[in-house]
Parts: sequence; structure tokens; C-alpha cells
Amino acid sequence: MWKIVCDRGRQWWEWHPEGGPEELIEKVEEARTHFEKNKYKQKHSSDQVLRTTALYRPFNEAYGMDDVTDYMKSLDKRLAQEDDGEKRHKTLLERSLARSVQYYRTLQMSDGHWPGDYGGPMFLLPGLIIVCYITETELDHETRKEMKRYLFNHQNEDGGWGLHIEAPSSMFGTAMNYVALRILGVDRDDSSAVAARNWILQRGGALGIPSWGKLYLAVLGLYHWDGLNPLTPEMWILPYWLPIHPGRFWCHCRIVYLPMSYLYGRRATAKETELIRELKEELYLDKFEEIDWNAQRENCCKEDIYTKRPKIQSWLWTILSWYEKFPIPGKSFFRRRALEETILQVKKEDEHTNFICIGPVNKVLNMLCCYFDDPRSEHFQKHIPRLKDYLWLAEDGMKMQGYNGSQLWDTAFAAQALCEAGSITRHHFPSTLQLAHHYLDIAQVREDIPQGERYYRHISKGAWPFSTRDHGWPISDCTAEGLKAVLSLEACGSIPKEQFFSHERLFDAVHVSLSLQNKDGGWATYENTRSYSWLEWINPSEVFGDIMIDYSCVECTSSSIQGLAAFRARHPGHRRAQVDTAIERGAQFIESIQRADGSWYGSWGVCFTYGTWFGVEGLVAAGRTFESCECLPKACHFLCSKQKSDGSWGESYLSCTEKVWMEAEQGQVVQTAWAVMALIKAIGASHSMWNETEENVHASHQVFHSSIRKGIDFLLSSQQENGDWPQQRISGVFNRNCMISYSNYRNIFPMWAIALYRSRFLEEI
Ligand code: LAN
Repeated sequence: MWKIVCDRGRQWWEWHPEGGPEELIEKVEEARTHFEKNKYKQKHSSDQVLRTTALYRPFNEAYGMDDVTDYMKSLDKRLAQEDDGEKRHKTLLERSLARSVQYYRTLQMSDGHWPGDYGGPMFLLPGLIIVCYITETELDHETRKEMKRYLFNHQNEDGGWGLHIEAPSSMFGTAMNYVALRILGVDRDDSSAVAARNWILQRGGALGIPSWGKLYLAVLGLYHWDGLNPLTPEMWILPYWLPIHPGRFWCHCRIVYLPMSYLYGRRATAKETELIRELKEELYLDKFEEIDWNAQRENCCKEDIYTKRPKIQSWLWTILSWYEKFPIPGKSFFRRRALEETILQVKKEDEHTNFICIGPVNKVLNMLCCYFDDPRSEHFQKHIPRLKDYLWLAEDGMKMQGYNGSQLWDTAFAAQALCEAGSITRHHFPSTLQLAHHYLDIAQVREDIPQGERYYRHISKGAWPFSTRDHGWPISDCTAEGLKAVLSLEACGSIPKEQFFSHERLFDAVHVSLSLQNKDGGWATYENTRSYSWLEWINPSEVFGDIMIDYSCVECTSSSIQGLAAFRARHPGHRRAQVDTAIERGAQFIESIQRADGSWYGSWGVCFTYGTWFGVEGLVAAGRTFESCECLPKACHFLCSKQKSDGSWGESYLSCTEKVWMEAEQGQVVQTAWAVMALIKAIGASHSMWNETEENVHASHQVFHSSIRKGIDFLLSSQQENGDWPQQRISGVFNRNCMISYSNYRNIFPMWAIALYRSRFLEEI
């Protein structure tokens, strides 16, 4: 049986051959069958392995879970006695909330964080499988079995795989996953393999795989290095003042191209094996040796192209390819220096993150670099135990996640939702709140990277990361949401005073937050914007958009404003002038990027509902009101115009790629919650306002209020008996074009929206 293990936020799955409770094993098996049967209709799994096993864990022993039996019974009793009407509605809301908390706390780990599936992208697992193959890192039988299950489950009906679980097939997805399946031992004549190969060959073979895929294939010896546009490592030894220095790129961009350029600079290629020889035949229409590789540099399958290359980029590659090809005096000196610099940067990134690495792509590429550098080194060996931090098991199989988890992010939001539930959690679930506070405590980064500048690192002391302290990369909005969560928890009355964060730790967080504000008034993700947006002309990836620099966005700006405003309310004297100015400049940035229709584009969630929720929250935290700031009524009108007749909101992930609203067929609980919260905050309803007689209430507020009420009713009616909500479509995104799962959102946001509705309109808390 598979069991989840956790240690200070680190979470991984372990196979226990001795088995487990029969009922549990049966339930997991049932979930697997259910997923497979519906795999073309419902592509998102529901995290059932975690959620069924969690119910069996001896929680009470683990951390003394509060006993709520009497409370739950009393709610049922009250409901049975009440007739229809507002009173009953109130009790329904309370019961819904109590149930959602009762359910959700069963998923909380003993260190206080909420684990969850952070899968979605379909190009990550093949990367891991390929790197394990090259480095002869063994994956055990059960892991391989679950990985195969995952790959089969996410193969589209046409035989291919997409960029992410909900996407149509692409060459990147298909060629990578085909190779992965073959490495895992699937026969070339297996029906899935045949269908996938046909998909590839019908499109001219794997020649048109996008550039990232070319790199993986090249390392395997399945693509000639001449077919790649140059990834010249000498970029790294250019002077930093040049706007094109990689140190100025968005951290994810620079840190993925770092190991890539090391591998390219060395033309690092694996030993040829029997399987590689077979794959050379299977992936192409022509004989491998007869292909004109240099002509493939600009070849990319049309299914894959998201970002079109401007001419200037092709010229640049041509010039660089001359540099690569012809003997130029001093070249070998520069190459040696560049390889030394890149491998140093790779190793430092490994050390700074405790071998987790910033993300799933550089995790495996760095591991590969260290293998080529010295396969017997201790440094390389240290990568291996940290692979499992990225693996997640659900009923659809074993996947590689988009990060080493979303522990801090989910916990910070969950904590705020729980605090919003006020007396319910304070009286009946205090230990859940205390545990969440504990996780926020152990996840805060407590020190800067030594000589950080040398490695292009921003300060991190006082920041919160997205996942764990071991990972440690600071992020603007994670810092802000972490800070907000700590402040809400410490104000709710359930945390013992002696466990409060020291003032210094809060000041450190504020220091990071202030330091991250950009010249345009906004906040970007991990760092300040360090270069210009024209760098997108040389964006070498065909499948991702806007990856070259760290851009200010509505989400990071809004969270940062909210964090600073919450802090200011608690410590009004600390760096007051700076905090005030930062908040005001942030608000002006948010106003400046609102679209004409009243919405904001979401960069990290799907999409306009997400962005608009942040836009509104940021402005409100900065002190804007419905009456004083026209952005707020505009946002409300936008949201109301998108509400479905059943009270829900439903937006397709295509909104992110197309950058215009794309309706989803079905209402989504997560988006409905975002929209409802945005409306509630925007109209700034005070308790007293809703006690006024109908006539006195602003006419448009009435419209918004009924829209809110319908949204809340949709959430209530979508809730399941056990307090959970259904997993619907994928709700996260990055780089415009790739979707990513946030499996905790289906619990956090409906719970939060209902709690907010109740606290604003119904209950004196
Ligand atoms: C994330 C995850 C968290 C996310 C939020 C904090 C939610 C957001 O508000 C800011 C951006 C950030 C930090 C973010 C950026 C892009 C990431 C790191 C990811 C979506 C997780 C995975 C993704 C990363 C780029 C995936 C690896 C693929 C590459 C193209 C390198």
C-alpha cells in the first residue's frame, strides 16, 4: 500500500509491501477504475489516494484533533427544527462551513500544512524518466507501474499527449511521453505505443519537436546537436550591465537555460544502447544518419507553436551557430570559462535549495549536469533522494509535479479562510488553526543566501517560499500571503501569545516585500524586473509566452499591498511613510492595468475571475471604495455580466492563452468563489448596510447582492455530503500556455467565500 510521509513540509509517497486495511485498498482501486473509465471526459484527478488514506490516519493520536461530534449534531438538530426562510439559510451556511472545515482538517498533516496534487503539465515526468535512464538511477517496480498508469491515463483519444492534462496533443507532449513509455519498458507493438507513434509519424516524425524537447532527445542521442539553436554558455560570462545577461532574466527562465547551456556547451550525450537504436528508427520517417540536421533548427510542429519567432531571433541564432561551427581564436578558452561558470552556478543552486532546485525542470537537468561532470561525485548522489519530493500519487497514477508542492501557498490561504469562519473555527477547531500557524512558523526563510549577488539571488531573509523552507526561494506574493495568514491567525484568539512571531520576523517580511516593488509600482514574482520586455524577441521557447523577464502582475501586486496594509494595521509606526507610499503606488499600478471591460488578466490562475478577484482585493486594501474609485463598480459589472443562470461562473483555461474571456460549459466552484469574494469586497458591504431597509440600499448594490447570493447558493448546492467539493477543471496556469493543478483550491475557496459572506452579511463575529 502507498502511504504519504511528511517531514517539515516535505512530503512524499512510500510503498509498503505489507499492505493495509482492505476497505481502504478497495476504495483506492475503485477511484482508479472510475478515473480510467471517465478519462476523456474528466481529465483532472481528484487526489483520491491522499484523501481516502487521510481518513484512515490516526489523527487524534497524531495531534489531538478537536472533538466536534456534539457541535455537528446540534447543527443538524437546529436545521431540522427550522422552517424555510432566512434563519434556516443562516443555519445552512453555518453547517456547510462546519462540514467543510471538518472535512478539510482531515487532510492537514501533523506539521500543519495541507498537502495536495500539484500536477498538470505533461512534459515533466518524461524529463525525470529520461534523466534517470541516462544516469542509471533506478526507479522501483511499484513507482514504474504507477508512472505507466499515469502516462496511459493521460494519452488523448488521438494517440498523443498535450502540453498539460487538458490540452490537445502536441509533438512536445507526444514524443517525450512516447520515449518515456518505451524507457519504462512498454513494447513498441503495444497498442498505445503504436497510436502514439502514428501520431508522431503522421506529422513528419519527431523532427518538429519544440526546442526543449530537442534538448532532451539530443542528450539521449536521439536528435543531432546541430538541429538545435545554439544554447551558447558564454552568455553567462558576458558583463552584467548588458540587458541580455541571463542574470537579468526571470529566474525560471535563466535557471532552466543554465543547465541546458552547460549540456549544450559540452554536447553531453548518453551512451548508445539497444533501446536508443530502436528509438532512432521509431521516431523518424527517414534514416537518422541521412537527416539534414542543420535545417531542423527552426523546425517546430504547428500544433506546438504558441509564441511565434520574430525574424531578428532567427538571425541571432544563425550568427551564434557560426560561432559554434567555425574555429575562432580564443573560443576554447571562453568555452572552458563558460563551462566552469555554468557548472558552478548549477551546483550552487543545488546547494541553496538543499538539492530540491527551484523547479521540476532544472531539478532533473541539474542532476544530469552533475552526472556528466562526475557521475561518482557525492554532489550528484545528493540529487537522488530529492527526486521523490516532486513525485505525487493520485488515482490517475504517479506524476511529476510542477514544484516540490504548494505547501505554504495552500496553508496560507487555508488559514485565512479558516480565520474568516470566525467563531466556528475559534470555538470548535482551534487546533487546526494552531497547526497552520506552526507551519507558517517553520516555513519562513530565516537567512539570505551567502554571497547572494554572485548567484543573482535577491534577499530572502523573512520571506515565505511557495512550498517549503528547504526550497527557500522567496516569492513576493507568498511572502505577503504568509504575512497576512500569520497576522489573521494571531488576531483570531486561538494562538497562545508566547507562540507569536517576534516583531523582527514580521519586519523582515515587510523588508522583503518593500524591496520587491518595481519602478512601475507593481510587484513581480521572485525578483524585481531586471531587464526590458523587448527581450521577448529572443524568447527561444516556442511553447511558452512572456518568460524572459519577471513582470509586475496584478496578483503579486495585490497580495503585496494586502500584506503591507495588514501589517500597517498591526504596527502603524514601522516604516510608515515607506509603507504608505508603497501601497499607494501599488494601487495606481493595479488601476493602470485594468482592462476596458473592468477585468484584470490573471497570470497564474484561470483567468479573468482570478485576476479580477486580486484586482479588487488590492484596491480595497489600499483604501479605495466603491464610491471613490470607478475601477470597483466596473469590476462588479464585468463579473455580473459573466455569471451563468445557475449562479455560477465558469471560465475555460483558453482565456489564459487567448487573453479574452472564454466561457466554460460548466460552472466552476473555484471561480464562483473568486467572483463572489470579489463582489463582496468591492461593494464593501458593512454589516449595518445590509440591515438597512431595501429602499435605502444603493440600487446597483441590490443587483450585486442578489448576484452574490446566487453564487453562494450555487456553492452550497455543489457541496458534497462529506463537506468536500467536486474536482472540476484545472485552475492554475503559468507562462500563458501551460495549465497546472491546485487541488486544494476546491476546498479553500468555496469555504472562504461562504465564510466571508457569512461574516459580512449575517453574523456578528
Ligand atoms: C509557480 C507556482 C507559484 C506561483 C504563484 C505564487 C501562485 C504566483 O502567484 C506567482 C508565480 C508562481 C511562483 C509560479 C511561477 C511559475 C512556476 C514556478 C509555478 C506555476 C510552478 C511551476 C512554474 C514553473 C515555471 C514550471 C517549470 C516549467 C518551466 C517553464 C521552467
